[in-house]
Amino acid sequence: PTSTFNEFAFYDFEPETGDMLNDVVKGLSSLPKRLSPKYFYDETGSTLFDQICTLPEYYVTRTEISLLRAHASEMAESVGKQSTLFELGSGSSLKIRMLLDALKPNTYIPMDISKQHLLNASEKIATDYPWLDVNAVCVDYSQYWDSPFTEAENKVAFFPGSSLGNFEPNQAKQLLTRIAQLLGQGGMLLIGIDLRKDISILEPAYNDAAGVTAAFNKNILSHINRELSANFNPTNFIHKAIWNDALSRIEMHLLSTSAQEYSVGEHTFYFGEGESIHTENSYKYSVDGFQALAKESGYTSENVWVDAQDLFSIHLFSV
Ligand code: AVI
Repeated sequence: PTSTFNEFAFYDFEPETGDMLNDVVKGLSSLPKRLSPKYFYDETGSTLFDQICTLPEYYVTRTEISLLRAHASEMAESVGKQSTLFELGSGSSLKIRMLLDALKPNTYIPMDISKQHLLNASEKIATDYPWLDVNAVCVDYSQYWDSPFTEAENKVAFFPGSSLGNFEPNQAKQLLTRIAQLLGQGGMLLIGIDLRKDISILEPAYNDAAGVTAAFNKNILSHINRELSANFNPTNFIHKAIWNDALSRIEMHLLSTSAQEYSVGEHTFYFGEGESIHTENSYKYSVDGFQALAKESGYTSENVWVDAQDLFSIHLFSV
């Protein structure tokens, strides 16, 4: 641990100093241009994402929260006696508090790429739950997976928010497989997955009237400016979100408003008028489709909870 406070420990695997430059240069050299959605989440991006979660159009968060509220004790019963709770991509959310109250684990291990956000959120949890050991891990869980906690017993992972939907299905499978390895035989996974639904609900959820999602999308350029000495003018790009039915995903793009050119470190990139940078996919699954993907990744379905409007699902799997 790099710092300790009561039962609080912080492990920093320094995900920010990773290969962001290579990654960004590679993405902007591809055709079509793309950037990884993990670069949304600097401090500003994480704060904007928290705002997205409260938007009237973004049904995802409030639906997952009401499912947790309605079924937390049943979920805890189905999970059984698991004492170490991992959370992948922990935000500053209410969700984990509902689970902590219901599951009462001994140890909570939040994992997140955004350092200050993780530190603030997990310190608050440590203060509010004096009976809980908190081991926060700052990590890019899509890349690095040597957990210092593999030895822990009775593990359960919580992967909320349909964040798995931001991975390509084959990457999602790989990540699920890694999580299964971490959990080990008898481990449990509680995972929130957004469902396929009508375009009239999906598109506004990613293109809200207040423009928060647009700001979130454009912030990826500000993050790159700061981290990699680039000179993007985010106001010269337009936010676009479209539903791709064939691939069952929402796509987010940044469209160049004119022919323009920007540098990232030593590299120069040219953008044609209307040219897109593809910044995110958010895959939506059917309940059966997701259970099939999880089965291929080594899981057995134990239970699933869906709201009355079929918007969102929370699945419980065992390894
Ligand atoms: C984090 N993730 C599940 C969000 C989503 O819905 O795909 C990210 C997001 N992008 C735009 N709005 C929200």
